This record gives sequence, C-alpha cells and structure tokens, in this order.
Amino acid sequence: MERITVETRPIEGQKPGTSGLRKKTRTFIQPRYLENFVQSIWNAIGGVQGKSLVLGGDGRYFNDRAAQVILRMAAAGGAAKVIVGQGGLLSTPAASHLVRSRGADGGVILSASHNPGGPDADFGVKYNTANGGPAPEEVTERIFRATREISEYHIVEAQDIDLSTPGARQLAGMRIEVVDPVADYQALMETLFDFDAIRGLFRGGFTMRFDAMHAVTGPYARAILEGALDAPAGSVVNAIPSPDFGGGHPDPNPIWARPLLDLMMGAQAPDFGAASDGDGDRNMIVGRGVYVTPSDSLAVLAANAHLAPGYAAGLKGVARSMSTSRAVDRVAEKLRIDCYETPTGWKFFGNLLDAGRVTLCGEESAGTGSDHVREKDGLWAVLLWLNILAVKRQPVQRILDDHWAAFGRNYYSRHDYEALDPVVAGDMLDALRARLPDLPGQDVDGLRIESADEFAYDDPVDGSRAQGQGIRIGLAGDARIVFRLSGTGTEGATLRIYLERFEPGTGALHRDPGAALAPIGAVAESLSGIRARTGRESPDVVT
Ligand code: G16
Repeated sequence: MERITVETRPIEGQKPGTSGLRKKTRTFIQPRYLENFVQSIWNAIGGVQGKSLVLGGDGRYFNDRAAQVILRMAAAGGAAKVIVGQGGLLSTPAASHLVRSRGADGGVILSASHNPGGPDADFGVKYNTANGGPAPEEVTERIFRATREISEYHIVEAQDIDLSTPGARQLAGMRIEVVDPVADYQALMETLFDFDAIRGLFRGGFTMRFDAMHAVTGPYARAILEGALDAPAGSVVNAIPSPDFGGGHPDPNPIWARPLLDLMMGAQAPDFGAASDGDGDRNMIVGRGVYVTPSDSLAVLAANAHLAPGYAAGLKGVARSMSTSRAVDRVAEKLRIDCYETPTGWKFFGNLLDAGRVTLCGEESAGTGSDHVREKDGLWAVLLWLNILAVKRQPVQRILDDHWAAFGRNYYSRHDYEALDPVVAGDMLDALRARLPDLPGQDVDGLRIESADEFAYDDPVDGSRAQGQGIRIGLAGDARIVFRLSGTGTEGATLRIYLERFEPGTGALHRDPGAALAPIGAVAESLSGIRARTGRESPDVVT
C-alpha cells in the first residue's frame, strides 16, 4: 500500500452552502472534485493525523465510491481510526450520535439530504465537528479558503475495504470499525422515550404508516417501529434505501410525499402518518385527515415534550430559524423559557445546544430535534409524537385543535420559485433591500407595513455575527413575509417566500391556509414583482 501525493489545482465553486457542499452528481464524480474537497476539509481542520472520524451517508448514487476514497484519504492523512456505517450507510442523526458517543474528532456525511439521487441528480459532502453538529460558519469558511489554495492531495493506493459486514479492518495502519448503523441510535432512542407506553399504544390497535421514501431511515424505522415497538408489519413502507430513492424525490412534504398524504386524507387512513427524507433528519407528520406543518409540529412538541421521559424535567429553552413560524414562541412564553431566533441552517443551533440554553429546536423545512444529538432528527420527532399520543390517547386533530385554542394559530406557508436565473433573483432582492428603510408605515394592498429589515444574527454564545440572513417584512395583525434565497439548491437560484399570519385562539382556526394567507401573498407579489421579473405565474412548490 502506497501513500501517494497527487498534484491538483483549485476547482471553482467549492463553497459549502446551508448544509455542506451540494452539487450535481456529475460535478462530484469529475476527476479530483471529491478529492480536492476532502483534502480541503483535512487542511482546514489542521489535518487528521491521529484523529478519529465517523463516516457514512444516505446510500445515494456515488455514496459507496466516495466512502472508499475518503477512507483512503483519511489513511493517507494519518487518521487513527474511522468508524463507518455498514455498507457506508448512516443517517445524519445517527452519524451525529456516533461522533458524540465515541468521542470522535469529527465526521463526514455523504448526502444531499432531500434532493434526488442518481447520476443525473445530486450529491453532497458535509463535515461535522466534534460536538456532532454541522461545522459552524467559521469552519466552513476555512474549508472554502482551503479549496482555493489547494495544490495537492494525499491518498493511499489500495483495494476497496469490505464494508458489507460489521467488524474491524485495517488500511495502511488506520483502524476501520464497520458498525451496525442502527444499534447505537436505537439505544439512544430507548433512553428518551417510553417504549413500553408506545408498545401499549400499538397493541391496543393503533395504526400508522411511515414512508421511508426509499431512503436511509428505512432500516431504522423497521428496527424501531416494527421491531422494538410492535407496530404492525408493513407499517413502514419504501424501507429499502436505493441509490436513486426509487426514482423519487425524498423530501417529506405534501408535494413529494403525496401518496402518504392521500392515504391519510382518505377513508382508509391509519391513525398516524409520518415520512422522513434522504438522510433521515427531516420529518413530516400527518394525522388522520390533517397535515401538521413543521412549525406547528415544533410548537406542539415543545408544549408536550414533558410527557416523554427524556424531557420530563422540562425544556431549558427552544430555538427556531427566523423563517420558521412563531408558533413555538407562544409556547415558550407560556412555559417561561427562552426562545431563540437563528438564521436558517442547523449549524446555528449548535452553540445554543452546547451551552445548555435550549433543549428543542426546529425549522420550517421539516426539521425538528433536541439536545440528544446535534442534527435534526426525523425518526426522533416521530417517536416523540408517538410518545405524546401514547400518553394522551387522542387523535392528532384533537391535539392540534386544543393547541390552537390554547395558543392561537400561526397560519403559515412557504412558496418556492426554483431554478431562477441567479442574476434576476439577486436583482429582485437587491431592489427590495433598497426600499426597506422607506417601507414601514406604507399601506400595500390594504395592509400596513410595520417593520422591514434584513435579518442579522449575533450568536449569544461566541459573539459571531451572521448577516444577510433574509429580508423580513412585518405587517399589521401579527403577519409577516420573509424573502430569502435557498442555500441548498444545485441549479440556479431558489427563492423562498415565507408567509405567516396569526389568528388568536378565539378566532377562525380552521380556515384553508391558502385562503387565510392570500392577502399576505398579494403583498409579497406587490413588493417583489416576482411575476414581472421572473415570468413565473406561480410558485413551483407550496408547502
Ligand atoms: C438544510 C439545513 C436546514 C435548512 C434547510 C433548508 O437541511 O440543515 O437548516 O433549513 O437545509 O435550507 P435552505 O432554505 O437554505 O435551502 P437539509 O435537510 O437539506 O440538510
């Protein structure tokens, strides 16, 4: 086995986005592309000599090849050990847990999350630090700088390592431990939730469908829901991870998880429905006849988390991304705990969790999680819901109704315009930005603008500042519009417009969200001129 040094030169555009480097698979499989980025990670973190790392991914096309390359580069860098999921698989939350529980120095996660997989779809690489969380901005900036300075990479020439069974392997003096991807994660879940109570729920005839969307959560959901919790066989569907996610789009929302939504809205609906994404960190929750928005799910979980043993002592605080609805803020107020508003990106929760300031975090983009790991966690959210249902023994609709009656309802929707010309999208936001100082006090389409600014975040733990994190327009009646560009797309620019309006608990709580938010959407159009500027008549995706 020979350690070789390969000359290279910087490749344009290797800038990590909201969550690692996500690109078209065809870009990633180009010669030197992956190697340049991985070497840049090593260079940015002071090398991997003597370090231990966790490695795994969501099983998408190129996961297997990339894992072998990264193992050989870790060995060439002198890493002491790599813990890798069997078959190169690890869900993102399971990877986070392994980094923490094994005291590893960091982890590399191979995933483009909810983006489709395959040679013509997307791939991604993300680096997580020793706390198990996504690298903070300061580290991703260093990685980006390293990609622009790289002149060589190091790799060991060797045969592929057998990752098909658990056990110990060696590569050029580096230890490799291939682990069952599910076992440690399942053990963690057993410490947080009342498995006996959830088993009792299922034994009493409770039914559910979990759609794993042909992605990494399948084996986890089978083992935990059907194996440990006695959910009826067949409750978990699309449970075998496939490199192209069965040709689907593994994004658990009403658009891409349509079959589950249709089932839940029909006469044969089980009591509870849920789905997870490509790498297992996102979730969708559906009750019989009712879809629970991610923002509402966060609020309901915050209000009821104490019903699960792992959270019986109460919550230290909660956090949400700025664009997430403010439903959880009302729960925090009632519980008299702090509520933090962060930029989009799970990495911004890391410091708050590490400092013990918050227990629960969540985002409108179908992410919920807690201090048990440093990533959002799809199956964890499903289990917390199940634990709450096992205690309350009420339908999801009833839980939502009671919640809205107690706290009011934040009608909420996100409109995505995908694959826009980046220049057009940038110009549109620049034009809006320029008008911000003049907007407060103006009436637009009959609604009074009360505030207008661009969100900047000062991290209360390390004092770092993140600017340009979304334009927010506050409207009379506790309504709000947020405009921002996605940091996870791989094609052109994706404009996200977030619409929100509060309805008090005594008001109309069961309106169609589209209708309830239509006046706010009209203001968004008037302020930005999307139709005229982009030629698009309507958003590509509404969630
Ligand atoms: C990632 C981040 C999330 C973020 C989401 C959407 O999730 O971890 O924090 O909310 O992207 O980001 P954007 O609006 O910039 O596209 P995931 O599940 O894709 O890793």
